[in-house]
Amino acid sequence: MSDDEKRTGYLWNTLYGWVDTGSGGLMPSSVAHGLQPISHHVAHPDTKRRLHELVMSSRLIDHLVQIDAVPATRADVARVHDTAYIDRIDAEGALPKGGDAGDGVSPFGQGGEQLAYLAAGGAIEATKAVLDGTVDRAYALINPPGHHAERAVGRGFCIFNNTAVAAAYALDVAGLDRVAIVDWDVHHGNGAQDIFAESSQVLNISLHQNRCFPADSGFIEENGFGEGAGHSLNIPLPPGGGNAVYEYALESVVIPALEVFRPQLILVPCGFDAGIMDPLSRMMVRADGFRRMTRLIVDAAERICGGKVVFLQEGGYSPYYVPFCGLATIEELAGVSSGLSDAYSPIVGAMGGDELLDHEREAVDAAKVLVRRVSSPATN
Ligand code: 9RB
Ligand code: ZN
Repeated sequence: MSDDEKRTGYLWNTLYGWVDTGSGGLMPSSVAHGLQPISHHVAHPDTKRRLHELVMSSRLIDHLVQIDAVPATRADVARVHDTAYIDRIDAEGALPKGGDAGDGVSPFGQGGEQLAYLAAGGAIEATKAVLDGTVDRAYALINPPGHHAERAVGRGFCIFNNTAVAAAYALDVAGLDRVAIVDWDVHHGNGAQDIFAESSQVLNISLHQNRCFPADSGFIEENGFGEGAGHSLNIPLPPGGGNAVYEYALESVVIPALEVFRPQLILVPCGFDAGIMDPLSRMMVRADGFRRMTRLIVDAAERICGGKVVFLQEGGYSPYYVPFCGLATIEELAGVSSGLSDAYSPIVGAMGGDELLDHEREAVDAAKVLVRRVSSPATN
């Protein structure tokens, strides 16, 4: 182990590759609407499985500590979701053709609820391993994703909010007082915002493409309620931004907010759908951008919370590019190199997004005001 190398947990389960997203592409297939069935839904699990296979084939896995997923219990999930919602998901999972998390574009197959419990449980196991010191950091390559799932309804391919389940475990079971969530998936982290809106113990920060999904949330003005006032931070970014705007946002808003809040654990709902080849967004982050973002968060975690950080897989829909973005992220987390670099850099490297444009700087500067509203509960 070199000096930079950290004990890094890694979690994947074969069943995460069995998530059944149905025969639609993003909308359900429909003869009347001209929507032809397709073998690969935009969120088909093969994209995530390809990241796992690159972790294996590159031998990066030799530097990682594998953590086993176990299903979350109903009580684990009930810390953040209404029991009526859990009952509905359980009931629909028992139907011959499964059900939908809530918005009509988030189908799951028969037994799909078991995969959702396994994803939430994977988030808990990775968090547990970091908190008990088994590993320094962890990457949980879990599926289905979770960050759009609200207390009473799932949406955006998400059934249970895996990150929120892990945060609630850290607070209620492991006894932590302060957990920060830094959601860099290109879509708004509306789920944790809904679940922890009134909590002063969770600082929920979401960086996302403005009005990408959900189109009606993720604005700077949404800032938390009651005891949670000031503890929901949204940094909406204009389309077209790449490495530069994400780095600027982390350095000028996210990390200063973390320094004030002083979390004991940082959870990173980590999508690669801000990637330059993603079909569901219009941002331009390259693999080296995700590597740099990882470095910034890990360095902040080292300064603030003894390096305790857990990355939890969310979106990312380019089967071509997600594996390279994920490999760069996990390499940087572990402080090792697999010897493989971004195979697409000859194509995507020259496409821009690495200079900070004026309107991008202005969008981030507008969110700086949020840092002043953060407080650390311990200092109240
Ligand atoms: C449409 C709807 C979606 C749903 C999910 C995503 C991405 C999620 C993700 C994007 C668009 C609804 C087309 C609802 O990656 N999160 O990280 N669109 N959903 N209604 N309709 C008509
Ligand atoms: Zn996303």
